Amino acid sequence: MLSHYVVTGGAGFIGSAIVRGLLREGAGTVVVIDNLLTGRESNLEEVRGSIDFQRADIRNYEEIAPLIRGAAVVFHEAAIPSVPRSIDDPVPSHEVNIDGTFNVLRAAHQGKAGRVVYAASSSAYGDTEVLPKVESMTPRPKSPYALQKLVGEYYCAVFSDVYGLETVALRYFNVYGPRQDPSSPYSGVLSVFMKAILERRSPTIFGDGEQSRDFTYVEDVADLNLKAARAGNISGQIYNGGNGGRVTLNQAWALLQKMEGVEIPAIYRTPRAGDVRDSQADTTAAVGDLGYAPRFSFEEGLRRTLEWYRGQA
Ligand code: UD2
Repeated sequence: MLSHYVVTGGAGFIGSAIVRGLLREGAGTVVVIDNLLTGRESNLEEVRGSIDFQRADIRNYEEIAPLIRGAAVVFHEAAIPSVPRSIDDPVPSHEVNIDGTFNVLRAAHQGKAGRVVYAASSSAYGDTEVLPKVESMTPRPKSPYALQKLVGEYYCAVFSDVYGLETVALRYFNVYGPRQDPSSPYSGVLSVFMKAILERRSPTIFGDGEQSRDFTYVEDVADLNLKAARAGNISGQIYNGGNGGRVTLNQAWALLQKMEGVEIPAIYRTPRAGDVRDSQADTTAAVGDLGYAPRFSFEEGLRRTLEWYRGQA
């Protein structure tokens, strides 16, 4: 295969947005690697005829190495996300997020791939004294998931330094949008809120709801990936992939109630272990080095997302 693109986790919520972005840009061959643990083939429905879907598991080096060999760019999105999931069930998330990432990097190096763009996480920062969070801050992971994602970043930097493999890590800040699966107890909070508001049910908020997140629309993150695949002189670097704003859970739920014209009080429970209190990205580096330009305000992203979930109901 000549100069194809690989998206690990390409049947997932973020991976499938990258696949669609690549095809929109006219990318030749796009190979999707996904074990369908949390990914869904339905996320790739419209593009099924234009991609090479490979059901394979990044925990298995032999399975993925031939698919990655000679790739122009590997977008490494396959992961077991969720802070609480990594606490409740740490072995699979460790194996996928650390060993799987190592396998992808090793396959990319051995197979002479052009670049790996890695899905890192804002959770690496933990609680910082200062907001917004800048890449130069010392990471303070608070959960197995945060640590695993940080190890992946370090592996990217080491593969760049030691083997000369081009890598770049993008620290995603709470990505949301169409196709995010709301059905698991580990689902992202906005997908859970969407489902609750459309079913006219109270959501559960862990803690006082005053924790804040820099919610980032999935299309902006996909666009950031495409830019990171093209930019020069960035190997081994880390970039924040956020929107730059900060919204509390109480504000997000209030906005959804307003959009729907309903009043449904949330139910408050004890805070979750490993939770970060506040999160907000400084996007200066990504804007400057990669030409990142997030387009979706929180209101606009939320509106589009809500319409998508309504269409699914
Ligand atoms: C972390 C990362 C994020 C991404 C994600 C992947 C931070 C700041 N962010 O997201 O970048 O890597 O992990 O999983 O570390 N919550 C409720 N009710 C619910 C569900 C969640 O109140 O039904 C709360 C939860 O306790 C937390 C907030 O909502 O305070 C966001 O939770 P989440 O699971 O959507 O994402 P988070 O911040 O752990």
